[in-house]
This record gives sequence, C-alpha cells and structure tokens, in this order.
Amino acid sequence: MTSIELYYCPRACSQVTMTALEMAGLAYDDRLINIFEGEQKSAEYRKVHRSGKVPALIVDGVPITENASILTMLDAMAPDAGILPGTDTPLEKAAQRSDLVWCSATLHPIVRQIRMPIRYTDGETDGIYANGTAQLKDALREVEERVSDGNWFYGDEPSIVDVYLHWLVTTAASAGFPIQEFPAIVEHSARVEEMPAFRRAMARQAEGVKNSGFQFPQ
Ligand SMILES: N[C@@H](CCC(=O)N[C@@H](CS)C(=O)NCC(=O)O)C(=O)O
Repeated sequence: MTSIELYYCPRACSQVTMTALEMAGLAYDDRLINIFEGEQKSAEYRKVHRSGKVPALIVDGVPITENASILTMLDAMAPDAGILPGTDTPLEKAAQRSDLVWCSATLHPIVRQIRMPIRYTDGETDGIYANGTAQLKDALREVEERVSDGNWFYGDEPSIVDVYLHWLVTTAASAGFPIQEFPAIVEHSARVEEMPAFRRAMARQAEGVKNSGFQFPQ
C-alpha cells in the first residue's frame, strides 16, 4: 500500500490538498506545520519542502511539493474521484493543468498581495494591496461568469479547481477584498463548503488544531 503523509497548516492553501486527499479516499497521515510561528523555515522541514512552505506530500518516502503538481498526481492516483474531470485527451489535460497552475502561480501570489502585502516590501503596503485587489477583480470576472446559475468551474460537476477558488477568494475576503461584488462566487463558495470531502477536511484540520494546541494568530 502507498504511504502518504501531508504536511499542512490550518487556513493555508494545504486545505485544498487535504480536500483532494479526502476526495480521493486515500489513507494518509497528517502533520501540522505552524507557519504562523515559522516552523516551516526549520532546517528539518526544509528537507521536506525546499522553499519552506505547505503543502508538502510525502509519497512512499518521496517529498512532492507545489500544489498544482500534488493535485495532478492525486487525480492520477484516483482517476474516478472527480478531482478533475475525466479525460484522455492531452489537450484537455493540459487545459486542466493550466487551470491549477493559474490558481497556484497567478492567483495565489495576487491573493498574497492582499492578505500579506508586507511580504512584498519593507515600507508602504497600500499600493501593493490596491494592485492585488485590482488584479483579483479582473481575474474573477471570468470565474463569476463560469460559476453563475449553479454551475461549477467545469460545468455540472465540482472539481478541485472549485475548492482552490474557494480558498483563494475566502482568503482574500478575510483581508477585506470586496467579494460581495461577485454574488455568483459568494454562492459558489457556499456550495463548496457543502462538499462532503471539504467538510471532512475541515473536520480533520479542526481535530489537528485540538490535538496540537495550535493557536490561530489574532
Ligand atoms: N507555490 C506554492 C505556494 C505554497 C505557499 O505559499 N504556501 C503558504 C501557505 S498558503 C506558506 O507555506 N507560507 C509560509 C511562508 O511563506 O513562510 C504551492 O502552490 O504549493
């Protein structure tokens, strides 16, 4: 049997990875890394993740990092789990990978500009925040259209891209991004929160918080 260990932190983008593991129905161990207290920068953890970030997944002893790569692999390990829509077409697979990388490499840094603008400067943050807000509004216009009328990002069925978008927009909203300007996305986020795999992941994280004494920052 494949051994899987997820390194995660509550409220971080590893929430998406844990939801994918729950969708896949794979057995896994989890290990909470407190990124709010710098645990991710320890020399020991750097052996798991070269950049000192979550998520990281250890599969049969091999560390895999970068959410887009991990999610693509989990989809390949559990092809019927609906992590991504099933397809054998190289073009469609490429388009799906493009969507995941868009979430992780384009939207995530924009959301970081909103949630943690101080990461981009040792001075004034207002311009960084405003630029992130403008970029996210621009990017979300497409999403607003795609998820309107009860649709998921790919149409009739939910996928991990919906869960990723949920994490991105709720994280931005927690830092004051005006998500109410995108009513279809607000409604879509509520649907994601009803997904059984999402609920299992949230319950598992809550258990991890309880067992480890982890404290959310004020
Ligand atoms: N490109 C990485 C980004 C991962 C990332 O930025 N993770 C954040 C949490 S959402 C983190 O670990 N932050 C801690 C830090 O930057 O020190 C991925 O997509 O997996």
